[in-house]
Amino acid sequence: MLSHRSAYVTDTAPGSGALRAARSWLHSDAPSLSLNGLWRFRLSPTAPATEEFAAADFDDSGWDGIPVPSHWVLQGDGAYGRPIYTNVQYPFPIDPPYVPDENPTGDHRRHFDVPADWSDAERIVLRFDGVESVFKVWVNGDEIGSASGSRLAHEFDVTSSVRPGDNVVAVRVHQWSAASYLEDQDQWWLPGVFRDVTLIARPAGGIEDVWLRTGFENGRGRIDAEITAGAEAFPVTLRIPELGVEQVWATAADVVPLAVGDVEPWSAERPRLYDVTVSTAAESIALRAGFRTVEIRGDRFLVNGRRVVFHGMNRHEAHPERGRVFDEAHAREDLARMKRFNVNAIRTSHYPPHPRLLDLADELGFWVILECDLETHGFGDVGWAGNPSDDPAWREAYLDRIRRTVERDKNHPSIVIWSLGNEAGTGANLAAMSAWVHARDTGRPVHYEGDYAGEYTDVYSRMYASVPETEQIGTDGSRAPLMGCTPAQGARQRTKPFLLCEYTHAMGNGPGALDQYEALVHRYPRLHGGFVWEWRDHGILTTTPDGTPYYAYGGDFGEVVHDGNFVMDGMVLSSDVPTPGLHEFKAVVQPVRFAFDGDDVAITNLRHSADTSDLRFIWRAEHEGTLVDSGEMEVPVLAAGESARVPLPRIPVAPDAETWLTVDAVLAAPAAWAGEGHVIATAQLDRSASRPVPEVRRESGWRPSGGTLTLGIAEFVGGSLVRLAGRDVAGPRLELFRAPTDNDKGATEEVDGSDASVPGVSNAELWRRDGLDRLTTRLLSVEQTAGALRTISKVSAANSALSVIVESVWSLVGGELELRVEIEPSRGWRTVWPRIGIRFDLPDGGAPVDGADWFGLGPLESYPDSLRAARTGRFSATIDDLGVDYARPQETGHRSQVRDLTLTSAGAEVLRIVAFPDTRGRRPGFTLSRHTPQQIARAGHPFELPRSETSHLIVDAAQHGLGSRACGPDVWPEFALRPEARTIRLRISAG
Ligand code: IPT
Repeated sequence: MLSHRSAYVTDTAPGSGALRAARSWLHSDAPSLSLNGLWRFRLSPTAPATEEFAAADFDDSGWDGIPVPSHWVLQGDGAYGRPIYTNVQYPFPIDPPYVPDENPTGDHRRHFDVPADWSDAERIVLRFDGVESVFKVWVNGDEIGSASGSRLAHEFDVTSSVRPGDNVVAVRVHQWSAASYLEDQDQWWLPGVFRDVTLIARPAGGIEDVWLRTGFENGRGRIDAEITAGAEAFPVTLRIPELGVEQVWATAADVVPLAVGDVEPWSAERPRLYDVTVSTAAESIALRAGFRTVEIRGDRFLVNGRRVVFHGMNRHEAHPERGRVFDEAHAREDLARMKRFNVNAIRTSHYPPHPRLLDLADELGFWVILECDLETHGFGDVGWAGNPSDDPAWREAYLDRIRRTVERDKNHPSIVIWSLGNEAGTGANLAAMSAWVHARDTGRPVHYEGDYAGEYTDVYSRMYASVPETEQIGTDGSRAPLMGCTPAQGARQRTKPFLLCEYTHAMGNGPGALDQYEALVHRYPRLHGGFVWEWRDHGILTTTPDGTPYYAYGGDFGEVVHDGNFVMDGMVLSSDVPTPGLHEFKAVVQPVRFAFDGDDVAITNLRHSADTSDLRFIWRAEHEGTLVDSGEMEVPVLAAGESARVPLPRIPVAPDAETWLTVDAVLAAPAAWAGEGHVIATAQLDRSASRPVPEVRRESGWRPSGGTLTLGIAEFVGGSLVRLAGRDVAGPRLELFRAPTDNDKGATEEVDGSDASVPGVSNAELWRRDGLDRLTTRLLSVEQTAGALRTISKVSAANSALSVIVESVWSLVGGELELRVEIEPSRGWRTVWPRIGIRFDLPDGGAPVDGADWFGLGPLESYPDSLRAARTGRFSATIDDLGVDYARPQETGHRSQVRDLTLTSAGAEVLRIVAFPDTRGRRPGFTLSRHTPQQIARAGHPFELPRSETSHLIVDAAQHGLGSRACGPDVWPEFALRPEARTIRLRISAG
């Protein structure tokens, strides 16, 4: 039974007591005291009935210590509970606004000294930048107030309770509260005082708040300054030393727009900032102003009059050890990484980040959609019944959240759109939030994806729309109904700028088809790009009982209700390693494009407003991956949107090797986020002289044989290969299986023209149903001639009448071993196949095959719908570096379009394989791994993979695409692998 004292836990009101109105998070020279550090801590499994711990003289000497900021579930090695991961589901009964009695409650206490000279402060304020999920505060035993809104700042007036010298603050934090219903974002539930706590002295005659609304028109800057201060604070002076601006307001009534003359504008590409101070006799505030004007004109979203294309990421606050506790150095490095990968925009999914993140975004340059801390997604599972978004009892909580969001961050030039929240259905409270923003900030539009009909938002936004659907949104002529819209509403939505607030779900190996979305943006100006879901995996670094470290996901902490590895869907692994998907993104969105045409190349600058004066254009020529020449191209400086034709360098063409020209656009000077020479865009041109593929020599005179013989370096017993160049080998055997990717396991089914997707059957399930992971072989025949061996096998799975006939012909051609494998499926296969390949097993035998050197596409893995980051060249990698450590092991490591491949052992060449294209010019790919697809498919985490004593080489005639079906569209038909006849042809020699 909750005592009346804890009524605030289930009160829908957002706060009580001496809670102050929201204001900007400012850099002021007024004195302040960080209360971060070690606090005393006690965890109770339920909300304690009494508040005795808050007394000034309470004896907490028996309590533990806990760092602030932190999440208690990530402290104390499990002594304070464990994290819980859910996506949509609420981890407590849906019974708003109530929560279970089992409500972990953390009591925190610390002493602090108030300096003697604070006695002239007019007011003393205690600020919490983030506490999950509801908390109550006492100072020296006085009850101060309570607040909720986990990722929002709360300030309390504690003037009458603090005294010079020693003071004690007590904070009670409950994991669950009414507010938890509004914070159902797809992430870990992580209670605690997880952002800074600061005591602030507010001087008499100080500045309560300042808002510099900046604009940029016709080359000139403008500031509309809103200064909130008492009459005694004036005169207030605004200075921009670099621009020679000094403006004095004698009284509050004098606040007027200020023309600042010629300035350089702020953009995500050239994030030009000007230092500004706003001062009174008592206080000086330092700001960094960026001049830019945000505007919607018809269906265009413009900054400084130019259309913006978002190449964005959804960014959560996630750190493998700290959770949502901000680490500025880590965040800065993460943002610099985004810049290096051509990311130009961030949606702060799904709450305001630590306030410093916006300073970094201003400084490094990103278009930011700043989202409010709001999501009620779990109500979707009960048909949105009781959804707070449309219930007047929650109106004030919604308004409080958006006020705290906008007020805190309103000064940032990087923020170009406000977002009301995510996945909270629709309703009057959202409309009220939007109305409040419209009244408060006329300089930025309002976004909320759930407003399908466009009733109260300014941009049209969707998530995971397929490529055809996105195209229809861009097209006026299309009568296709828009999701959730009547025809009239659809027509209205088509008058607005469109963006994909989430698309291409980056879970595990993927996403595919990034380039198809990008192509649309350049065809239909209404489409303004989008934000990949999502930037990073949220893995939590932990260890197995035997001490092996790993990144945990849902279920790893014994949660009752959880959503597994759906929290591992980032472009960057938990370990900070960019995935191949991120490299693909970088290549797809590169801001400089190349179109080769004869002996020229047309170079286009696709940036928003920056010219190319920061770039150099470097070229190199390679013969079969070996550098033969290089230089720099003369390219005129291109203004944004401009293009120029430039002659290509003359390069030596090899008669008997592939000749490739590569052009890179690189940074001419170091940037804040990358060094000189950093590549921002690349293109390649095949300049090879044509060379015929050697004809297949058709043997004749086949006669049945026992199949025990030696052909060059190959030894066979009973028709089976047993040794190559003296090494034991098993196989090759037909391999049709790949360890399902998260997208292969996705089961959503697109339903055209209807409201969403319905559950379907995943490819992974179909592959298992057909037994692709458990194929068996029956040898039909073994024949030989003087210099050749031929076997024919039938491959099929238990309880299936479907089969594949595999004909393998081994022969010696000019003394060299050639293998030709013809793969022919029976009729009746109905699903796509993951791959059509042959697998060689190479036991270690004292010298494990542990590396590869190849000429083909690289350096990273690639798949048919994710080829843009791959380039043709010569690459090498160790067996471990060939694969990616996805949080849940799955297909990885495929290298496409291989021409030759050398397997190595401790650097020594073991086998050399030349792969010929088939008669249609299609080249095979390869995968070299310590595990079979079947072994990988059985592991839930990397540490579950068995110890291996064999390396496995798979040569694939083809692989299925990746798609994005873990949450979104399946593989596009063009890249789906249908069962079909294929040929693989290899020449194999000793290393
Ligand atoms: C969408 C959510 O907005 C996002 O937070 C995340 O959960 C993502 O899905 C999946 O990882 S909502 C979904 C119903 C499309």
